[in-house]
Amino acid sequence: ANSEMPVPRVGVLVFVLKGKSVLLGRRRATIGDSAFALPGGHLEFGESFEDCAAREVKEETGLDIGKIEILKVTTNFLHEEPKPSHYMIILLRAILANPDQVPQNIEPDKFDGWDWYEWDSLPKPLFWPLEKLLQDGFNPFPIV
Ligand code: 8DG
Ligand code: MG
Ligand code: MG
Repeated sequence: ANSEMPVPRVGVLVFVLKGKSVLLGRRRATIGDSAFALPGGHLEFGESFEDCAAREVKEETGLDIGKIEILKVTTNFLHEEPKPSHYMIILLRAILANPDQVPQNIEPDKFDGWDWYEWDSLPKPLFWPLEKLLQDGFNPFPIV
């Protein structure tokens, strides 16, 4: 295949759940700048989705997660990027391995910081792919 050709990439995004809250950070990026988004990133060669989820959450927030479960697979097209991108997005959920652990802003060039937000009063604006997902009725919490 021609190496100049754009290819779909795999994005792994994690709903880290704590009680009724989820972990969100304000993006610093060309697209979705200052919108609230999930921790996550690109799948690396040789990784399972769960390995990638744990690695990205650790790299971005310092948090250790457990009970990692795949919830949904979706496609995101980000046409507004300088280079349009096509993501196969894997959405997972997880909980803190140690409930006392506090998120740290390890990549301050990418995020303003991390905090817990109650599901019923999420901050605005959400990064639009996340906003759309929630408008479609997606809920990462286990059914009780
Ligand atoms: P890496 O270079 O560290 O591997 O990856 P990253 O820099 O951490 O990747 P990312 O941008 O955080 O995530 C990959 C893509 O996933 C991102 O460019 C766009 C897409 N994406 C969504 N929704 C969300 C979201 O809520 N949060 C994040 N972080 N990315 C999202 O479609
Ligand atoms: Mg990331
Ligand atoms: Mg990353």
